[in-house]
Amino acid sequence: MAKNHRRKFFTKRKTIVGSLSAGVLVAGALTSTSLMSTASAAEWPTPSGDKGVSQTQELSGEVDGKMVRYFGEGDLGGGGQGEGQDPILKLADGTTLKNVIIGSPAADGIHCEGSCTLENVWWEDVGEDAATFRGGDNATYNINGGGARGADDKVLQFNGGGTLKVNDFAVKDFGKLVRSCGNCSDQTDRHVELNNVEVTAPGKSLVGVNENYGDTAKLSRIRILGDEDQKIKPCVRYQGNDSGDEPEETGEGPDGKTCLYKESDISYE
Ligand code: ADA
Ligand code: CA
Ligand code: CA
Repeated sequence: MAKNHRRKFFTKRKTIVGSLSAGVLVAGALTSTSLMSTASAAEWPTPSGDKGVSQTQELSGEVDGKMVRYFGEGDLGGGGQGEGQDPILKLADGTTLKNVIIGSPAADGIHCEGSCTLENVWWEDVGEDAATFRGGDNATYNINGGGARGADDKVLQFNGGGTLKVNDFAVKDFGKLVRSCGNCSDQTDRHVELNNVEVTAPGKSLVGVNENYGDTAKLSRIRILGDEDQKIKPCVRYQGNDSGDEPEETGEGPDGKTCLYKESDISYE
């Protein structure tokens, strides 16, 4: 990579005042962040400015964050792993959000209340989780480009229904990249598709799905870096419940029903 993010001392930091500027997305600007097709790790972006958020910002429509880094402060600045934290950004059904960096502390990250598209969104140090998907059974959530690192446990928490499609994403130092909620009070079938994901160890698993609720996980073009002993599990199946109990693991690996991929969809570098 030609660019060197270690030059951060030479980067001008401006403080952006006010809320995210809503702008109409220009056709052609929706190029996903491309990941290198070689062993090089994804390039993490340099923020254009910093903005503390003490109250969840509610977004709708098409929003361009212009690479400002948002982080929690005040009520959103606890930095712990407690459940029930509010998100930094809350996206109404149909929102497209692009070009945002979530810094630290990151609270409960981003919530999508319905279908949403997250384009070129980066989490520098995941809080309780990075994003939560809360729409209905017909919702589609698209993550195009971007990345997340430093997740104690989950990165993408799938609590609603529908299909979560993750394309051209990078994840590094994490527990589970995607988890279909194992014990939410409203359970349904959830569908996850990972395509062209660059995974850097350490990490526990890429997708956790509830086989008893008819979940599916499709994996393609998964590149795993730095996992010599191949410890990261691509797909883990669970017996989910709606009683709040800790779900039991029931299996892992491709089974042609719930975990849909071939060994050749995963490569180690
Ligand atoms: C856990 C918890 C869920 C929900 C989720 C989240 O999986 O069991 O009920 O709180 O975390 O959204 O962070
Ligand atoms: Ca959680
Ligand atoms: Ca959470």
